[in-house]
Amino acid sequence: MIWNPEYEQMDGTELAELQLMRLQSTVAWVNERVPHYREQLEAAGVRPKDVRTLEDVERLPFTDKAVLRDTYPFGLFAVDMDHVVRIHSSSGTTGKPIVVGYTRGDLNTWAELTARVAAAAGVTEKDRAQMAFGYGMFTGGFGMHYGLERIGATVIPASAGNTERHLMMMEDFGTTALVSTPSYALYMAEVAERAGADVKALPLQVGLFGGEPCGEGMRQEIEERLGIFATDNYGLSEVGGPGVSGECECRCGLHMNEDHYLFEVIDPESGEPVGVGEQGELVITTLTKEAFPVLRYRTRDLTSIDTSPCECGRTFARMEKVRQRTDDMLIIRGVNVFPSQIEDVLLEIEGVQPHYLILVERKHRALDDLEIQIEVAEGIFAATMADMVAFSDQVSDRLFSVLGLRAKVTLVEPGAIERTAGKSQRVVDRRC
Ligand code: DLL
Repeated sequence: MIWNPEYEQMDGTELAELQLMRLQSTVAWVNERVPHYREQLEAAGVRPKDVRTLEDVERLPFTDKAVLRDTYPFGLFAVDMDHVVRIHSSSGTTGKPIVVGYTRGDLNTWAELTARVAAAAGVTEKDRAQMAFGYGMFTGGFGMHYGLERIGATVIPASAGNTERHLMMMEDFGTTALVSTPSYALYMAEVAERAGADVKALPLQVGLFGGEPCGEGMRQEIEERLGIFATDNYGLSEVGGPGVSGECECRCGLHMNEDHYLFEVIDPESGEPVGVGEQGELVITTLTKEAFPVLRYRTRDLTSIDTSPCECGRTFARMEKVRQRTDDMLIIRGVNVFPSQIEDVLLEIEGVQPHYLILVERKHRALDDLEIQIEVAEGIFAATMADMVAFSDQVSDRLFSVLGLRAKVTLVEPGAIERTAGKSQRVVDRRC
């Protein structure tokens, strides 16, 4: 179902007009209310009235994470705290987090956007949606919650963690939609299998997964083990949280909510726009945010944009699934490696489970060691030592042929790699 056809099926010219109008008001709004943006605009020699076309967005200054940190906690807020009805913060693991604020109007828009994402995944008022994102400073829980409620789905606000309880609720309440990170969904399948429960026999039908990358191999695994249709949705706290984009049932990219955000893809090195359809860093400008508008936020997420028509009838362009970030590239012995490349190789090998850990160390000066710990099926783990060595050699050879880099492959027992209820941590870089 298309939640809001008036916007989601908007004609391109009308959309561009709306975007321009909203961009102009956003620039005027931040110029008037946020000292940081006023200084930046002045330094770039741009006055709000200079924004005459959508292309003029390229004249505006970029905003990056450092600015958001430096202005902690409320330095970039564009309204008085009296008008801020909610704050959230990013899931950063080190230092101060990034704090974002919402007015009542922002919360209303946010629910609209997550309702679109959930509806695009196939959720309706008939669904019982079980929330496995945390309700807290993370934007995932509350963000998706209000969109699902707006659709009229029955929301089960179970929150993150306590997997056994999740499974019990799933069975007792007849849950039809699961909202979580893809890695947590996989973990749920595992816990159920261990307990001898048949999740596939449950009414669960659809998964709304987001918050972290989910490659096709991982998606397939989740679908097979949970017996569901898995969709991907994307967002980030800095521009509001979930609701930025989401897959429709065609699953050929994530429809971007272009009436509320302006998207650009740039070359991360030069900052210049890349060609249509080419991959680069996603840059987002909020078009309707009141409390926390952001100009040209550099997401560090790598994607490309597809403007070709989609069979679902939505006219919003689609972004390719995010698999990599500019800052998750590892340089090992001079070779550039993305964790997603390693995952793709691993998941193609029969017997390898979708749980792995990438460890990078520097034991000898300037010589990095790459170790990949992988969980393997029981049968392989219980095999003879010679068979296990042959298996890890085979994995190492496959990795070498794709990465051009020799990795030490360590087979570990099923369940040995730590699971989380949130975003999985797959890389441990001990060089830093
Ligand atoms: O993860 C917001 C969110 C919550 C989106 C729930 C979807 C569902 P942050 O914690 O600020 O916000 O993390 C944002 O997570 O820049 C991406 O690198 C990554 N990310 C989020 N969704 C996806 C996705 C939320 N579907 C950062 N695929 C982003 C790949 C994703 N990466």
